[in-house]
Amino acid sequence: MTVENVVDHPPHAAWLPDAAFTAVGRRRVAVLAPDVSGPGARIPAPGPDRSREVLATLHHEVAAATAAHGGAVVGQDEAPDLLLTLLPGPAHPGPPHPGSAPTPPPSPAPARSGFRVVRDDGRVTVSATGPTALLHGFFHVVRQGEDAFTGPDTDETHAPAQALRVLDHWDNVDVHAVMGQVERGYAGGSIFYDDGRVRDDLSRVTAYARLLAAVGIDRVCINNVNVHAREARLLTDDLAEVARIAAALRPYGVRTHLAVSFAAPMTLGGLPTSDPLDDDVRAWWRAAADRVWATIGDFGGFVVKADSEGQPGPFAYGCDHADGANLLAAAVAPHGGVVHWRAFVYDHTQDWRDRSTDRARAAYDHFAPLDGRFADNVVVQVKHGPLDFQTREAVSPVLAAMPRTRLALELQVTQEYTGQQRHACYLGPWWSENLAFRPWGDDGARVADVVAGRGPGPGGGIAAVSNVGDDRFWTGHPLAQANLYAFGRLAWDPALDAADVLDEWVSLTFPGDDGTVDVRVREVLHAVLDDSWHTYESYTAPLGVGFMVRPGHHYGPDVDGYEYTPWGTYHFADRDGIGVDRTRATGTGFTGQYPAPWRDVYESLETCPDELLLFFHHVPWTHVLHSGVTVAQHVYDTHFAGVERVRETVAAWESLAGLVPGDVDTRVRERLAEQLRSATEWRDQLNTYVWRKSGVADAHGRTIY
Ligand code: GCV
Repeated sequence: MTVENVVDHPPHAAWLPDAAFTAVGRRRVAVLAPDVSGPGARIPAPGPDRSREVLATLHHEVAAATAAHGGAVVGQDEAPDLLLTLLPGPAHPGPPHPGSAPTPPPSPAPARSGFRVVRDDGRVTVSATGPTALLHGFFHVVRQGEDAFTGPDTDETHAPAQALRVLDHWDNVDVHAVMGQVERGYAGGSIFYDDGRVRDDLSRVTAYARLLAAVGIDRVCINNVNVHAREARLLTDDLAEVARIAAALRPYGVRTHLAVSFAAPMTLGGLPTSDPLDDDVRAWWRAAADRVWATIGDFGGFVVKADSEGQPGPFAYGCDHADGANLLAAAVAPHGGVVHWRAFVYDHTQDWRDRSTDRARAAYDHFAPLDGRFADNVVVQVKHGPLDFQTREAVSPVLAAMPRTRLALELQVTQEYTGQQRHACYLGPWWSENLAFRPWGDDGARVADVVAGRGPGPGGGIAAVSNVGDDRFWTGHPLAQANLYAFGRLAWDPALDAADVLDEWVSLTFPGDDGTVDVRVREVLHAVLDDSWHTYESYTAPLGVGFMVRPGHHYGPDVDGYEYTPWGTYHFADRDGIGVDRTRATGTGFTGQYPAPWRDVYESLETCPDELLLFFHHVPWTHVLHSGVTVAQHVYDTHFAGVERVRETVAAWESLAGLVPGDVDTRVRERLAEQLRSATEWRDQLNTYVWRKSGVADAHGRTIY
């Protein structure tokens, strides 16, 4: 029997098993927080009871951990080992531990969403000015385990680099005829909805919020950006149900956002138009937003996919995306709400014969001219690459083109194009590469700085499509949990090393009986995951050319699957060569959307990095890469090597028999078997395609069909 979606079993503990709380739980812990609802309340509640609920959660977490591991909840004056304290305003050192040395002078105050950790002779004080930040501080100590208490004296502040850290769910309320309950979901059904309605039992949602709080994520958009008729009603008729979801997320400080349809004034409001400049339309959105915030006081905002892949938008009224976004921004502004407006706008009905239209150009062409026109509470949400979450593509030039706009980076945790949670593919290194990219060259800001507001513009944070479903392991492939974990950690601190983040995840997720991870387990998980994104890249579409997946579901190889379709994702292979000419000299001119130095680096065959060669250039099969081999030979070599690496991965994992929980082992083995089958198929189809098209033989005479 396989362990597929076993919804009637408790979900896997992921990175919060009981053992993760050993260090905190065996200590004396005090929580010092005023009653926020009482007359002497020192801090205002940010929404209906939000502070109180999050503090109650903190008390509960501390009580549960200490009860499980032999520690105790004590008063602040009972010499606690760990004191968690809520401060009234900007951070100050907080009450000293009785008997402790004089407290050092305060370090710079953390932002309201950050926390401060002082370790003094083995005693730790975590302080914050908001309950959610304090909860994040508590989980920081949990994550550090014994090290939190045994390290040298310290005084650190931790604040998230990105103020807005959002997970987007592409969950449908109804089971969609083609996309199912969760669009691009590979982990079973939705944790929010079941076949047409919000689930009665939302305990999984609270457990999810707990996992998110442990990595610092505090906002979730609960429905698909492709807003179908049923899902549109979440904004109006089903608001009470949305409020139930918000209530399930709130105890862990996670705020709710909704994806809304631009056509809602017509489809829900009965108006004759959704024209953003129409007074009745504006009034309709204002009233809709008022109702939402009246029902859910700490609601976060709206996410909008407009004029994209068939979704309605402002173009129908001769308006642009700034007009559209500002319409909604005005409606949510009185409530402090934010509008995430997606830049994923392109022509999905293009003619494959027309080589001048380049989908990669589209987001920049639509959005860059609008810089400076978006309201302050609009965040333009930009996919990391100009195409669509490919295993390898260039960084979107939009991220460097709108200094007067709040820009957010959008990543995809759900593995639509990276193995659909059947292949082990740790995406931390790929995201790190994108976050660390410097659009203006070595001395300029990184993408992480741009979205954090530490580059030329105001910054809009980071968002990602979640990979979670009602699957027992949350993510289908148990090892795909590492991607969700890494997203949270990198959103908080993009400078973290992806391998270190993986190590944290391993330490928390795979503790042995004594609370520590078996050395062999740690080693093998690194061997399986550290380089798994490169491995996946090596046996799929080569040199940044992208796609080559089965149209529709996007799983497995189909080299020409998209070649003669309207979707704008072509590789242009013929007997002579392959790749997309995006140069200014002879191609679509896309390279010109980058500032220097990249506009020139990518333009030239001499300097274009190998891994993006076919993204930017059309070259002969016999073109010699910087690596010294031809394009054709590169395909053969990487595809043979990639499958071998998957074989090694399978063997490495199998060597863990008995060292990891049986249910995890069973599921991972199933997935690895499929990965090996699929990688072999990719190898043989890609190699055969290149051989048949090019006639270039493999220098090593290996089997090609
Ligand atoms: C939600 C890709 C996916 C779609 C997705 C779209 C988007 O095209 O295949 O399923 O739609 O991206 O990001 O809006």
